[in-house]
Amino acid sequence: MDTLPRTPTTNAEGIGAAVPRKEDARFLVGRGRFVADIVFPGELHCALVRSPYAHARIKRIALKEARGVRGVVAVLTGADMAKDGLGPMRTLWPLRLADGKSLNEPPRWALARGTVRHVGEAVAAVFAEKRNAAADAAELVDVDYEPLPAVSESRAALAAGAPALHPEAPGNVCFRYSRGDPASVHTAFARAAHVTRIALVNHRIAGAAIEPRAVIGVPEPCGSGPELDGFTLYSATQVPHHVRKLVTEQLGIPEGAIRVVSPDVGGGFGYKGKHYPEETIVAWAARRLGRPVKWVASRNESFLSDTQARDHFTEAELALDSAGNFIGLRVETLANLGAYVSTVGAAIPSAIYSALLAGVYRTPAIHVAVTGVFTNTLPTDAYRGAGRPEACYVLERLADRAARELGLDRAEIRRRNLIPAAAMPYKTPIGPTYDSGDFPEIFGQALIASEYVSFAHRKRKSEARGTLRGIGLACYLESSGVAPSRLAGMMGARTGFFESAEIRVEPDGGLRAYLGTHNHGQGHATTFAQILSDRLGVPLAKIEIVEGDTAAVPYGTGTFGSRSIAVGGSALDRAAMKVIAKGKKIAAHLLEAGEGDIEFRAGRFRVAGTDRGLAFAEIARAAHTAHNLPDSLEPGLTESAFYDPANFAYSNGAHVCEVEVEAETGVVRVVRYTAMDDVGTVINPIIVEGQVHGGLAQGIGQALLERCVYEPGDSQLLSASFLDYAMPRADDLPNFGSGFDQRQPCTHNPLGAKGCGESGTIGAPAAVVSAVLDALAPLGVDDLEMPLTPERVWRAIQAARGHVIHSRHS
Ligand code: MCN
Repeated sequence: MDTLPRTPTTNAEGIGAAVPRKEDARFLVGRGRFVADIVFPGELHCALVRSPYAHARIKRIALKEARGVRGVVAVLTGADMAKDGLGPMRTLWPLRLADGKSLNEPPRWALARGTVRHVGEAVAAVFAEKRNAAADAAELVDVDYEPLPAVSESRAALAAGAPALHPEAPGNVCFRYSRGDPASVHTAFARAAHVTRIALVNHRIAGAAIEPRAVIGVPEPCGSGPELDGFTLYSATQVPHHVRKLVTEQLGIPEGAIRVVSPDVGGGFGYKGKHYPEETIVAWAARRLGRPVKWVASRNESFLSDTQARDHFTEAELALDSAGNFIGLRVETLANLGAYVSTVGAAIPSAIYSALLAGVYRTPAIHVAVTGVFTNTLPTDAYRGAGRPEACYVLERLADRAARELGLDRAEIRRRNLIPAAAMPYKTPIGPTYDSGDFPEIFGQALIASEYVSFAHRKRKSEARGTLRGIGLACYLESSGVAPSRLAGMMGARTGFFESAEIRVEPDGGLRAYLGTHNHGQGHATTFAQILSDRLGVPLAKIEIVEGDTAAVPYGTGTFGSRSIAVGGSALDRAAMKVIAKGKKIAAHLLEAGEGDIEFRAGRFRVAGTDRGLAFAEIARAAHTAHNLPDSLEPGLTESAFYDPANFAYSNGAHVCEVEVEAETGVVRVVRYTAMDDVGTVINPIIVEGQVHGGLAQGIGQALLERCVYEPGDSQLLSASFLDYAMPRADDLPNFGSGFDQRQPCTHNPLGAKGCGESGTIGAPAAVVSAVLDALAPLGVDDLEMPLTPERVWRAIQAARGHVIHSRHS
């Protein structure tokens, strides 16, 4: 399927232009520079000793043998960290609960002190001249553990008599969060003509980027403060400034005393947007040992130490009137946080998830209660979508089930309940106000593009071949561009959500722009350059974008929540306006005209109504020679801007998925997939399509294949390699049909852009499950839990046919 018509741009490289990505040539010839590629003379290699137990008391750690290995320089433990006075790792978003208090945050130490609470928790660190020597010595660290009972599932962790993880969190409860008006929900249910109920598991998944995490600490002076023993920390992170803040907090040194550099990063997917124990360990050791220290995760170690995601158990009920209108929604979710509160791990299933439970629907009364639960599993935190796929899944599964129960077409029940464009700006009963969007229009486009009306014909053809066929629908809403900082403060975040950009105009009119966002695959080098090319008329070849260095950019919040375009892009736009404003002053002076008479268009400052003008490069040169500037102006042409968005940018869309299911094997094949998205103004259609397609692959991966599995008895992670954790491959995916509609730009940012980085991941799980359940409906299967592996689907079919299957696995 072709994409929808693209908005023409006046600048062949500007906003809306389908230019190929600038950065790809460098990567294709192997000239990327990832953390593991960076080598410092005299560097030490760090290997970590990780707990094989999910819950155990550390009785003794014997280090002698490990210290005796040739090339080993030091073996350190949590006791050494305690002696050096290091603080605990702290969450960046401790929430603000109804009683005004924050969540229960038990201490989490970068190296365990006394007790381990998940498999893979770091217990000791070995530093050696060679990587192999460090790994060998780590094997020789002898830890005497006293195993304790463990629990991996949230319902089990809340049950009476469950193993207790932390004295600071009675009952294993981290927080109880609620939102919405229970009284109006109660009234809605009391007058409902029909109530649809559902219980869902949104299972746990892993990030699994191509590049495993890696950190290097280099003791070297940095900054100009009194802290001359500062250092540089290279980390494969999406959030250099957050890492700087959190690491310096633990070390008890000034925030500016360290520089954090995040060079090329081979995929982040949200889980690299966290602060990890290894960053603290490496930073501390590099200072303590006075040498560069490097840690690079193996794949197995990634599975054992990266944050995981989702892991919700939800019970929800939807009240409907006799016409099929949604009149009330009640949602209760248990969110499995793992063993500790990760950087934003508590905010994702509470503040972020709950805010989207109106979705694209006009439900007037909503109440949600979320309990954050500690278990003996890896901490959970953001992964592409982060709270929004979970919300979408609840709403779309409810919509499908309500349609079936009421005998309505699944498209029809959605049509009746979608918020109309005329209602914008639309204040939801759960908090957010949507500024723009035409949800019925996008949904209609998706139905047309997917040939929804002729599905029955395709179904008959599949059936003639002996194959089941189903079609699934999902409408989604995404709160991209997390904002504004004031709201984040009210919701208990220890950070703001603004962004900064600085533009340095070179004397020849070339540009270097410095942003606090981070690029780990999303094409910022191209799209941010397109914004500048559009605004300042400078060719892309003369524009360089710099991100990922706390010493270079004015300040930064980093990249997550599809915020880079809506927030970073807007900061860049503002800085460009300041460049133009100063350029106009210089041009007016040189052209002997009034400043108000100067206009700037297509890279030229002109006296309005005349052909007298100066090119952008000529103004840049004049600013840098300073031979003839107005007395009131400083030389140079460098401008910066901080941008704090007024609201989230509400991307939205509709997905339609078609599957074929083999009843005899349970194999599901996604045969058609249509995604229609409103991401506001599109900066680069090629990049947006790529983002949507990548997100779809991840969403379909969750729906069909991926799952972190813990052994129920002892909380061992059974899926700690790609042999056991199934990632989607090209032949698991169809040729996607994707399109976007730019007629509803974001109303409160200067670009009109809404984020697109997560949209595919948000709608896909719901659309795929909807399609498979549709295919299996004639067999009497009306519920399935993700991932829809052949075994699960086959078992469901057997059960529906009345066949009894005996096995402990599912
Ligand atoms: N864009 C555009 N027009 C729009 C919206 C976005 O041209 N209307 C462009 C942007 O300029 C940017 C890209 O699309 O080049 C994504 O922009 P945005 O939606 O702002 O998302 P971010 O850049 O903030 O990226 C983060 C988002 C998230 S949260 C995850 S997780 C994610 C993702 O995007 N991880 C990714 N996409 C990824 N893509 C790759 N290759 N690797 C990851 O780790």
